Amino acid sequence: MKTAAQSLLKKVPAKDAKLVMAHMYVAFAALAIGATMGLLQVLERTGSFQLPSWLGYYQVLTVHGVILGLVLTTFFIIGFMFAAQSVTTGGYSNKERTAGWIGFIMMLVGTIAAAIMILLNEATVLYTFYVPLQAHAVFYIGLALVIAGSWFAVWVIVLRHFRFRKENPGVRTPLLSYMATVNSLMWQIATIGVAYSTIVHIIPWSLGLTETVDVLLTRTLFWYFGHPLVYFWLLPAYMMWYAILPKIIGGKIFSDSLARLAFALFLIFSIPVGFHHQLTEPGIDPFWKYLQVVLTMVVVVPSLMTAFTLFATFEQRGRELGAKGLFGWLKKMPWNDARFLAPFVGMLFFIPGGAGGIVNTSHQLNQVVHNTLWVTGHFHLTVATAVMLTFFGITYWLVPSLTGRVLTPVMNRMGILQTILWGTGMLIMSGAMHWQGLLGGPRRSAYSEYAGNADTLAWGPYQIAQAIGGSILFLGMIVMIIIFINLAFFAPKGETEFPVAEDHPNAAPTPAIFENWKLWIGITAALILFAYTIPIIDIIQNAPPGAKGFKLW
Ligand code: HAS
Repeated sequence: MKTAAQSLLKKVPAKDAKLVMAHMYVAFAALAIGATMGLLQVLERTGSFQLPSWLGYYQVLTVHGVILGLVLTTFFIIGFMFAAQSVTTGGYSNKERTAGWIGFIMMLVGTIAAAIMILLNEATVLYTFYVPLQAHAVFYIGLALVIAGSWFAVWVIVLRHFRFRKENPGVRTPLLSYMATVNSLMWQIATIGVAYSTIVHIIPWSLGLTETVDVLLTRTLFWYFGHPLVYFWLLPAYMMWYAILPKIIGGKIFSDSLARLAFALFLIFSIPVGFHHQLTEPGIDPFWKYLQVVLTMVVVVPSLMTAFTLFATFEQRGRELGAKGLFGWLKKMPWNDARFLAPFVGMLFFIPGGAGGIVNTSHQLNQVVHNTLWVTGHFHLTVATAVMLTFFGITYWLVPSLTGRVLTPVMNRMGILQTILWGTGMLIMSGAMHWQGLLGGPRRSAYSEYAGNADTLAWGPYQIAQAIGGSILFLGMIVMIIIFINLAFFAPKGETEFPVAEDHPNAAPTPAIFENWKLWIGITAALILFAYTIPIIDIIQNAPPGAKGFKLW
């Protein structure tokens, strides 16, 4: 029988839990496939390992990028946001949940369609699917289905948030629901670019209905989506750092207002910055590139606010436990708890990851690093470590709380081992990538392509280091999959709470302005129009003759 304390534990309602778990199964299957492809890549690049003749390097790279960058992330994030909102708002209605399932099925069908095309070597176009590389139309249709399916999910989240407001007038909305709503709105606004480009330009071209395609326009629309995409990955990790981690260390939320402000700033500034991925591209006036570089520097601010909040949260908790001095809290943290260690190591990695991002965006410095392995190193620190280790940390309590099981001490130790393997592997692999990038090592290149090149010898040691790091990461993936399977199917039955932190008693009330969505969406729209209207008109007007036949529909 449940004790009174157990029945008060915060849990996701059973029907919502099923929906969340469905997303998790796909996410972890994607992790297993994607990380195996990663291992093949680092091995191929040493020059001592050859891929079988039926498997191309760029095919492997496409699976790796699509399945980890687009599939794993989207499924995990939507599942996690559903769980976080469901637990804090009281769950979804039948209609909302059905819409969630429709979205899930669309995304799954789209993923399978795209995956089949990649496996058939009909869609070796990498995760950015830049034209004029052309894939089979089914690949693009699959991606379009994934995006359309995700719209169902994000609208469930937005509408659930508004239903909470309507049903609880005068009550502050739950922080996790607010954060999930910001991320959903950002996703909705950002994906319009890539959906339009795919459906209106690329699919007709891949079907042979149009002869040409506008390279610069489609790339620009991709990056209009591509940078908010990286924040779509980051914000769920921030949801955990702001609103869940304090509970895991026994503390309180440092400031609800500061957390909401950081998220509102992400909504406003995440989108009009895509040109920082196109700084070396001709056809875009330098003024607009400069403007978007400045806006990128602005979007660094909410991350600095997050770093400040995290230090404050740790210090506050440390002092409660008797810590002294600036870093005394380090001695008071629950280092032997995998639910804490994994996201904390993720944060540590985010410090050099974020600094690298600032280097990337610093216009002239971008000339040094663009299209080199440095960039690959950068995103393995950010998305593949800061974000992924946080997702792993979430898994340790989310999955057992959904499946009615518990994390045993043995699995907790496996989680600690996982974190150490992931951290060590990434340190070696990403460190070597950054270094080789500074020496000019190109990004996205197979050994077979530059074998014999004078640089091959100089790069050898770095490639070997990457292979060592990548192999350790592969072991880390295996350990993570074992933990996931255990928590989903085999761990002992029991009650696990979904940890949600509470406000600090001294926290000031949260200003109502954060719920003024017209204001935030209005500023977002104005900034996007300002940063993109003239350059896009320029791109269309000055398109090369073949692409001149541009029509809106
Ligand atoms: Fe980036 C390229 C600029 C953040 C992902 N980025 C990429 C690509 C990916 C990616 C995937 O401007 C490759 C795209 C492609 O395929 O071509 N990035 C930035 C900037 C930031 C940034 C300015 N990126 C991210 C995040 C990502 C991500 C986050 C994924 C999740 N990035 C660029 C640029 C390029 C780029 C250029 C294009 C390069 C090129 O030429 O192609 C910023 O948002 C970073 C701000 C972050 C911080 C760090 C805050 C630190 C915190 C942790 C605190 C730690 C604690 C623990 C409390 C300022 C919050 C302390 C404990 C102790 C004991 C000390």
